[in-house]
Amino acid sequence: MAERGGQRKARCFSTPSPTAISLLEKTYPTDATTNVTSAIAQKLSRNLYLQPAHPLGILRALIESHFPTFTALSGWSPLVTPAKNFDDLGFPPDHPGRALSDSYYVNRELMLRTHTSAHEVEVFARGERRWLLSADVYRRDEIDASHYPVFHQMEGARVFPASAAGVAELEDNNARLSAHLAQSNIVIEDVPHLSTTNPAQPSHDAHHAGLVALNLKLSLNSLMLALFGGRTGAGEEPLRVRWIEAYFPFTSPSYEVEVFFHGKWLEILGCGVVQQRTLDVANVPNNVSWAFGLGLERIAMILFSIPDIRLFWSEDPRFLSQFTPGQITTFKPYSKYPSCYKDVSFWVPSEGLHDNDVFDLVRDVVGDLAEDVKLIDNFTHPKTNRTSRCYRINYRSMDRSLSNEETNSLHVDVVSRLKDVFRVEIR
Ligand code: FA5
Ligand code: MG
Repeated sequence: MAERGGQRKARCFSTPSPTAISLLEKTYPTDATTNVTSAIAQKLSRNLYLQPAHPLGILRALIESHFPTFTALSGWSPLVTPAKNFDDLGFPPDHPGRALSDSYYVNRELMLRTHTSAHEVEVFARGERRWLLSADVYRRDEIDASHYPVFHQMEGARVFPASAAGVAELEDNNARLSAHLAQSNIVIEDVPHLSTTNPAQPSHDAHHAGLVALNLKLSLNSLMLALFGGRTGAGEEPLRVRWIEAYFPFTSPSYEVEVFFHGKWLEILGCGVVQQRTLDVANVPNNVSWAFGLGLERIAMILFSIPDIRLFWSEDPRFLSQFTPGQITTFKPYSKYPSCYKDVSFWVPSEGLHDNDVFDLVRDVVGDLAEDVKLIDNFTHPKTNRTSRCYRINYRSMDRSLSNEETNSLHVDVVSRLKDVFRVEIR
């Protein structure tokens, strides 16, 4: 998970019942940390990535077929302990991803996974040595065309014995992958496998760690070629892939991969050499592994030309009927309906209010009828020291025209919930 900063203060609101919350047909006790909204609760059973004719399902299957010797795992519950999501992976106690403002908590003991890495330990512990795991992940975030509080990731890993046999396997596989890539039209901007800022782990031999990092890079470059080769919108231009040094608490060295697409660099995935701690916790010592985590929406939006991340959740046949299992096709947008902007201004209560709390409340009240929500004004009165904020909500349906009465009534509901839940004073 990337570091996501911003305001730290977090609040909770509107659990479906004060003492219990129902998720995936089970009931859980709530506490002061509970912040899963009903809009989010409804997403848990959708499993978009498992539908064979949905762009996310098509992409998942395509990546799985690129790694035919890997075990493909899916259908794992999104409810995990904070230990699995964070502690087992070496996240420090004060990491911002843990904050109530950034992650969804069922209660103190249970949360919605924020990344598929939450399952690394379990999968390694099963003895899987080549695996892919796809799942829905949840993060509290802003509202716009490329951010949605639920998205999908695929985690992949390959384990090698920490022995001469492991080195031979790496050398052999690296030679084969290099030969394949040498024949293709791909330009790779690389970084050194290891550096002082992106080092091998103390328990790793640097030569061995370098071979694992190279295998990771070759495996992912070949995936990028399979997915994007010939589809970058640049005609006969070669595919451009850029490797960047990165930091994750659970890998070292670590990298991010970007692809140049329609004139822009786009971050596709994070990856690295798995921290030995993870393999030790999973009880598979004497092995080394690489792992990656990629965002399925990011890639699907490019490959299928899907302009708005909300479309993935559409149940409109005009969307769903356009896709065929096993095929990447270009989405033909149906007409865009008019948008309607409405502002709400209020005095922030003295205990503060996080942007993400406002965004989640809007989602909870109006669902996907809010295309985006922006903070357009924020000032603190010099005398009273009170803070006033103005948010602009863009109401637009992807499927139909909203009437004036309907938008007005949605907005009235948002304003009244803001007052009830956060005790804001409307201006
Ligand atoms: C992670 O989630 C790490 N678990 C990845 C990883 C796995 C690193 C294994 C090392 C080893 P990050 O937060 O950067 O990292 O997300 C990974 C990818 O998920 C991103 O590159 C992007 O493609 C996608 N992603 C992240 N945030 C969003 C978002 N808000 N909307 C859509 N896709 C996103
Ligand atoms: Mg990232």
